[in-house]
Amino acid sequence: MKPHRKWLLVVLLAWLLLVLSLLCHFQDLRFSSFPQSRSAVGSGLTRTETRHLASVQGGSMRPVGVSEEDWRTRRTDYRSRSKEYYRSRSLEILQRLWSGNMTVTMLSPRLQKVLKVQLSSNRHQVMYRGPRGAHRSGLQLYCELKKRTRIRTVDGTEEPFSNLGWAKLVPSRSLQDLRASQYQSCAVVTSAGAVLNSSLGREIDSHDAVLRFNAAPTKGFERDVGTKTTIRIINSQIVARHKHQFNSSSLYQDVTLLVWDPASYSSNLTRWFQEPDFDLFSAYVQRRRLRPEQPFYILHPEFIWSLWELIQDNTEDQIQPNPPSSGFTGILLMMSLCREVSVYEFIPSVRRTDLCHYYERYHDAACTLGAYHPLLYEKLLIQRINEGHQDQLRRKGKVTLRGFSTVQCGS
Ligand code: NCC
Repeated sequence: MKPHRKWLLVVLLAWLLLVLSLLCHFQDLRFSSFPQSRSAVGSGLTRTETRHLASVQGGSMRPVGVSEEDWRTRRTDYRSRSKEYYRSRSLEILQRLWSGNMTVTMLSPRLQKVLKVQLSSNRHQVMYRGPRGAHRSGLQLYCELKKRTRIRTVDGTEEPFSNLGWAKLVPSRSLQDLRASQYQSCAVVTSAGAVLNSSLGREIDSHDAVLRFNAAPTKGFERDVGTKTTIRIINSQIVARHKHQFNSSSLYQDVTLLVWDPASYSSNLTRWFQEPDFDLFSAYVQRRRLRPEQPFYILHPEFIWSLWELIQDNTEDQIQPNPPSSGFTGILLMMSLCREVSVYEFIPSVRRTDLCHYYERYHDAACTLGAYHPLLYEKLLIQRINEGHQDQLRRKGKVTLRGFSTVQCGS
């Protein structure tokens, strides 16, 4: 072979090898860029296993000896039976929530497992030795809640805040002073997906004050949630995570704001200040300086944990050792500030859905029944003091509660 032909052959071969390796590389990239679904991430399956599972679920694995038609009938039958099972299970859960008869064993195995993990990890070092499961009647429970709900915010009188001059930073009018305004009627609007298509907007707006949570919007949902917002309770994720745009979003302006963050049960304020769950303190200082006229408070960890103790004292089961949800905190706050409180979709109506929020396309039963927060127990407690009609609960998801100022208890 002539030398220049030999060289041509070598170059051709090298080029072929290069093309082949490039092809392999892109093929690999194509597979590794498959989005991994939440369930796959949670299940700990490898990507190949997930893909294999998808093909099996897709129906390509017809057992040997079963005709195509038979296989199709069996699958349709199975699907409709599981849909039916889900529907009847869902209805049973609803009825038990409405009658206050729901237990943890009714939760899905996944939620039961999460609860166990929360109990054993005890992230906030809860050391509770108080009573559990007191069987109080409606009025006794009202009196207990009234006696023990002491609204408390960070007021700059304790370390490390006193040293940092926070007494001058916090609003001069305390949140407790708001009680003097005593709203006649108040609405607490939870963010549950079940609020969608409720047409409750006008009814909600007819209250003197309306409480909403976190990033729950009214714009675009006026027919279902109304337009009025008086107070907004936010958790520390809202002020700390960039995606919520705390500084620029109109959701957090022209309203009274209350922020909370899960401190440890012992409520060591210095440790909390140094290591909050999400940094709420810098955003708080910044906002107070920028808008001193806006009433903005940080809920005191002792207040948060005292609410947790109220739930635990009145529940037989051991509840998740984590702070109550913003929803529960908001209900107790409004019972302190108002003569009557209407709560919407805390205990779900017939519209119950796994859609987490009315404003987001994300499905998870944990949003309604609890994983981190002791939501199930919060709901069972509120059910016990509901003074509204069953029909209102079922159709509207509406609970009616007395404000503490109207509760008469013996000395
Ligand atoms: O979901 P969240 O709450 O903002 O809802 C506000 C309150 O409404 C009640 N709720 C909500 C959904 C639902 N299906 N049923 C309900 O009863 C609850 O009482 C709830 O408190 C919170 O409590 O602060 C929470 O915040 C979210 C999240 O941080 C914020 O929405 C900001 O994105 C938490 N989710 C996560 O951290 C992923 C949620 O656990 C509790």
